[in-house]
Amino acid sequence: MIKKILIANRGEIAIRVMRACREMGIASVAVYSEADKEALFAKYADEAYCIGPPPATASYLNIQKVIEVAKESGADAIHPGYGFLAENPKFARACEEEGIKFIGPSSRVLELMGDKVAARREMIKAGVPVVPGTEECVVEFRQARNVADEIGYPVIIKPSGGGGGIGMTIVPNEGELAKALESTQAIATTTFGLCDVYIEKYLPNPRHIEFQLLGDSKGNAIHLGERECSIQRRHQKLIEESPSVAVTPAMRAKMGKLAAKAARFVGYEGAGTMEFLFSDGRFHFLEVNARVQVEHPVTEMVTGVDIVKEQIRIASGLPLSIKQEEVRMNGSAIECRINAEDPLNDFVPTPGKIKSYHSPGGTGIRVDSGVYTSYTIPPFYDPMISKLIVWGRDRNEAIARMRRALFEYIIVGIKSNIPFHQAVMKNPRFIQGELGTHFIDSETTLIEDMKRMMEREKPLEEKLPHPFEEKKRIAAMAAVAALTQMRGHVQPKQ
Ligand code: MV4
Repeated sequence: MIKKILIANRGEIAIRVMRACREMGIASVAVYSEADKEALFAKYADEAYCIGPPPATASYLNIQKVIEVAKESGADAIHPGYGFLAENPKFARACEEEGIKFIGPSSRVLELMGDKVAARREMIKAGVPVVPGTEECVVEFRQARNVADEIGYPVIIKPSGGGGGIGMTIVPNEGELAKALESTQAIATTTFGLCDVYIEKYLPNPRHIEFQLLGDSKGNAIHLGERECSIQRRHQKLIEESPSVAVTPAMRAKMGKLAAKAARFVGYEGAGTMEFLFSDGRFHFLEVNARVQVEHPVTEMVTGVDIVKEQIRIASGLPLSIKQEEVRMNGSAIECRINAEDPLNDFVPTPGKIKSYHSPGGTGIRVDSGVYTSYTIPPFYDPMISKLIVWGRDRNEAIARMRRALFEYIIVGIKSNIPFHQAVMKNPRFIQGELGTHFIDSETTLIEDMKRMMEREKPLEEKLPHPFEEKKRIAAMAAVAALTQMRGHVQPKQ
C-alpha cells in the first residue's frame, strides 16, 4: 500500500487529493510555487516544498524538480491532479524509471491517448462509434479533399497532438479547405510540435457528454455513468451535471458498457473519461481524458463512489472496490465553476484579495475550494475560486438548490461569475434541459437577464455587517496619528 503521496498540483484539486489521503491514513506532500506560499493547499499538506517561481513552466511543470522532491521527501507515489503534468507521458515514464508510482495510466496508454488520431483508430478497433472522418493523419490537400467529399461539408480540422478545442478549424466548403488545412498544420506545429492534423465531419450544435471510467491493474474496468458538460464558453466548461437529461437508462447501459470494454481493450489503469459528441440520439467518440477531471464531483454525488480514493487503490495494486452491478445512479447533481472573472466585462480574470468569504452549506451542498478570507488569488494560474456542487433527488430540486446555494455564497473583494450562474439557473432552456455546446452563445439575453437580476436582488453580503472596512480603518488611524502629533505626543505605532 502507498504510504506517502506527493501532489504535483495546486489549488482545489491538490486539497481534494489530500483529503482522500487523510481519510486513507496516507501522508501528503505539497509542492508549491513562490506565488502559492500562502495558498491553503500548501498549509493543508503534512509537508510542503517550494519548487520555484511562477509561471508554471518554472515550477509545476518542472519534471526533474518534482521528482527530486518526491525522492527527498520519501514519497512512494505522485498524484498529478488535472492539467500541468497530468497527461504527460514523459512525466509518467520518469516516475516509472525512478520507481515512484504515477497515479494514473501507464506512459504507454498516455502516449496512445495523447495522439488523437491513434486514439480514434484504437476506439474503432474496440467497436466504439467515432465521428466520421480520417483514420490517418492528413498531410496533402488531395487527401483532405477526398475525405471531405466523402463525409460531406462542413468538416472540422483538428491537430492530432491537441485536444480541448485548441487550434481547431471549421471548414464550411471546399473553397476554404486549402487555407484551413495550411493554418491548422501551422498551429499544430507551433503549439504541439507535431504538424499532424485530422479531419472529422463537423456536428453543428452537439451535446458534450462524457463517461466516467475506472480501470484497475487486474483487468477490471467499469463506468460510473455520464456527465453532460455542454455549458461551456471558449472551451472552458462552466456547468456540468450528472445524469444528462438526454441519456436514457438503456443508452447509458449500452454506451457505458462499450466504453468500459474499450478501457479494458487498451489496458487502462486509473480514472479516465471518454468524451462523446451526442447529436440526433447518437454518440460519437471524440477523445479520452486520461486523468481525474475538474467535474468528477457530480459523478461522486450521484454514485457515492470516491473517485480519487479509487485512483489511489488502483495505483496500490488493489482491485476496484465496486462491481458494475453495484453502481447505482441516485438523483441529480450539478456543478458550477465559480471563477474570479467579471461577467460584465467579457469575463476578464479578476485576481486579487478576497476580503470576505463565506461558502454555502446545508443539505445537498459540496464546495471544493482552495481559498479563504484574506487570501489573494495570484494572477499566474487559472482563475477558478471553487467548485459549487449540489445534489437533489431530481434535476429540478438540484436547480432550486443551486440557486439557493449561489444566493448564500459570499465573496467580497473580487468580482466573480456567481451572478452569471444565477442567470443560467433561471434560463428557461436550461431548466428544460435543452442544451448544446453553443448554449451560451445562442442564449443572447443571458448577460441582460443577469444585469436585471443583479439590480432586483440585493446580495446577502450587503445585509451583513461589513467585516473589514479597510479604507475607513486606515483613515481613522491617520486621523488619530495627526491629532496625536498636533498635541505634541509621541507618534503611536503604525
Ligand atoms: C467537434 C465539434 C463538432 N464536430 N468535433 C471542442 C472541444 C474538443 N474536445 C472538441 N470540440 C469540438 N469538436 C466535431 N466533429 C465541436 C466542438 C466544439 C467546438 C469546436 C470549435 C469551436 C468551438 C467549439 C465549441 C464547442 C464544441
